[in-house]
Amino acid sequence: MSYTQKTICPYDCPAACGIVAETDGKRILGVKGDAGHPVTKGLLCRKMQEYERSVHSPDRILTPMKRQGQKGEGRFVPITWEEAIEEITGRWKEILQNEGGRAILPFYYSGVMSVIQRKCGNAFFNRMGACTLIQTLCSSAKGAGYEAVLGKTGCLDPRELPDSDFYIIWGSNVKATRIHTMPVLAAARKMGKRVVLIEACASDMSAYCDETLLIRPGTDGALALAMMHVLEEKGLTDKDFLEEYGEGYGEFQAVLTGCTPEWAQEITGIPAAAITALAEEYGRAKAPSILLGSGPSRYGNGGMTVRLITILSTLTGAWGKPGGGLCGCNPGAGNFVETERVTRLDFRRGEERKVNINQLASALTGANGETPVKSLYVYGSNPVGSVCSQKGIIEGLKREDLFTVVHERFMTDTARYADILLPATFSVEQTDCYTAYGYCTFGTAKKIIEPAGQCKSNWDTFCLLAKAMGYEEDYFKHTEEEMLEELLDHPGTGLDGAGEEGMRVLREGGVISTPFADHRRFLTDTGRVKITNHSLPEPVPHYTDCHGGEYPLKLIAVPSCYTLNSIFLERESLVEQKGEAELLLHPADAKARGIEDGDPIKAFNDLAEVNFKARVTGLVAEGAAAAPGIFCSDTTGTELLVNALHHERLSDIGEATTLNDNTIDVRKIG
Ligand SMILES: Nc1nc2c(c(=O)[nH]1)N[C@H]1C(S)=C(S)[C@@H](COP(=O)(O)OP(=O)(O)OC[C@H]3O[C@@H](n4cnc5c(=O)[nH]c(N)nc54)[C@H](O)[C@@H]3O)O[C@H]1N2
Ligand SMILES: Nc1nc2c(c(=O)[nH]1)N[C@H]1C(S)=C(S)[C@@H](COP(=O)(O)OP(=O)(O)OC[C@H]3O[C@@H](n4cnc5c(=O)[nH]c(N)nc54)[C@H](O)[C@@H]3O)O[C@H]1N2
Ligand SMILES: [Mo]
Repeated sequence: MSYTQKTICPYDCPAACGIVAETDGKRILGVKGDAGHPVTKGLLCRKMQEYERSVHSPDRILTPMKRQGQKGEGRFVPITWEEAIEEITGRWKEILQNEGGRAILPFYYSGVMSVIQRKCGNAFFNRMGACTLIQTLCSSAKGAGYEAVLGKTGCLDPRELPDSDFYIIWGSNVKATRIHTMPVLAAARKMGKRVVLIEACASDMSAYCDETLLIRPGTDGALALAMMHVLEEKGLTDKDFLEEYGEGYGEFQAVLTGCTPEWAQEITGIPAAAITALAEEYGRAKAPSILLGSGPSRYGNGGMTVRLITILSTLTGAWGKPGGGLCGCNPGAGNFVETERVTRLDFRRGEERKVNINQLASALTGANGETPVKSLYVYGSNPVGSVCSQKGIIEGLKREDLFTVVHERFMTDTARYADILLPATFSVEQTDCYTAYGYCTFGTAKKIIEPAGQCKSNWDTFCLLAKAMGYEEDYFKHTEEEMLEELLDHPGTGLDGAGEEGMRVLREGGVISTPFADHRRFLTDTGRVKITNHSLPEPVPHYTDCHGGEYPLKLIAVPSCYTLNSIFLERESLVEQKGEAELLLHPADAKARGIEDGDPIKAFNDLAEVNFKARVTGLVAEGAAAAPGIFCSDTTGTELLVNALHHERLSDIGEATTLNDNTIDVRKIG
């Protein structure tokens, strides 16, 4: 007998899609989109449509394992959980005694985007006094740039976009990463509203927009400045709004004077006339919206770029008009739950060593002059595939004196280097709650089936580890179900409007929609828009350069429609459709190097050499080279992947990844 149960997609997308799973209580028989979900309304991406194939994949790791042979060889033998826990905690106790907590590095990122399973490791490692990982692998420069102007003000929920009358898609591959916005754009265009795309690589999105402007990577700040120059010159700014809500606009106006479209053409590669036309169209629209992706923020100047685009979104007074303003940052109207109940900062012991996630290679090799860590515990992340300086990470992971534990579902490029491998659960095998980071929704999802084999959730694994470490806190004696109840018993301000019915849905397992932010209430310390912000090293925004480098092509990473970072690589049909690791090159750049479409090529810089297949297309900016998706060394047949070409450098504010800010050259192989 089969029945259905609602659940939530656990992966790192803005929507946290609603799913209805069919089950016989032992296995997931199939899934479909939940038509009752307030945002996703039954639409599921192709990756999740056959989620059961991932859950029941024959490639899953089902038992704890111990390394045999060399690190990285990928040869393991099964052991029991008791043996695994004893070995891990025995090694840790020894390291803690000799070197202290600063020698143990927990490493977590985006494997499961829920509250409990994602954050429970913090409590354990706080209690241990281990290093703290600064988790800035994705969009922290975007967050910091936005906050520098608007503080905690919520941006547009994408459900507000139909009210907009002009759309700029700014560095977002909506087709891959925000599919629920695709129908909104299509409907808007049908009504005669225009959609303009500003992209460094428009190969996926150009066909869905009325106009595409290809921009030199890392130069969007100059475009935003020149657009504001035009708005100012043509009298298209909203003076009353700026008077009432703008802070420091006068100082900023002095910067704008020099930022002509001709000046910006030199920097961005976009013709001055096109910049002027875009600014005028934007300025004349009544409620224009900008949908901002994270791509433009992953640069040395990423925080400044986002500050400038955010300021642009306020200049015409569009904020506060239905559908007007900025979309793609934090739409939230307050925390839904008290996450500190999961992370337990109050457990923290000893001095804290902070390690930036983007500098894992240095933390493992000591390349930054600090003592390398002695143990690494990876859960919910695949840093060999997703973090920069891949060569350094691998060099570190090969260290004989490094004790590496990986809690994983599959034999990833990182898992191969484990000394001890622990089998992890899928979302349907655990209980949790989820905040959609791109929408005002919150949901809970209960366990549907028992974990496969001997797999354990992050929560259950940390409880076992805590017991063996002798940690007596009650926290580690609870179940994840009890943790969820505790969270729901203490709702945050974001759930103020949930009411009894909303809380009932959450206790049963389901998703609720919460009120959109009040866009005219600016949640900064002064209640105004910080056009100039004196708490920053650079108070008055202006154009700053990205890190760049000495090679002629700018390498950018773009999300793939067939995978999500390195997730879904277990699915043959998706991997087949994704094809080989490609590098997209502009025809002029290809021609100059004698490269034709489909040629095998080598990309290189001071860090590494990585093989790709060339794809020559006019939909990538001249001077840019775009690498879609993350692969694994099994399928590419080479150890080094695109992230071997990425430096460890951070963004201007937000301490974020600059994964789009590296230079390379390419040559034809053979
Ligand atoms: N199918 C699929 N879905 C995903 C993911 C995935 O890998 N695959 N990843 C998930 C994750 S982790 C995230 S963070 C989200 C959102 O992921 P984001 O990384 O925010 O992705 P997008 O915003 O869609 O795309 C970034 C876009 O920025 C462009 N870009 C790069 N540099 C520049 C620049 O200098 N200027 C401009 N104008 N554009 C630039 C790239 O070409 C790319 O199209 O998506 C999530 N959803
Ligand atoms: N070249 C390139 N690099 C990128 C990006 C890119 O687009 N291109 N995107 C960047 C971005 S935006 C991000 S957010 C990061 C993502 O970087 P990571 O967080 O490292 O993401 P993934 O590669 O998806 O690895 C997540 C792993 O968690 C595992 N996992 C899933 N659920 C669980 C669980 O419940 N418990 C445990 N223990 N494990 C689980 C999955 O099997 C998977 O192997 O990568 C960044 N790096
Ligand atoms: Mo991300």
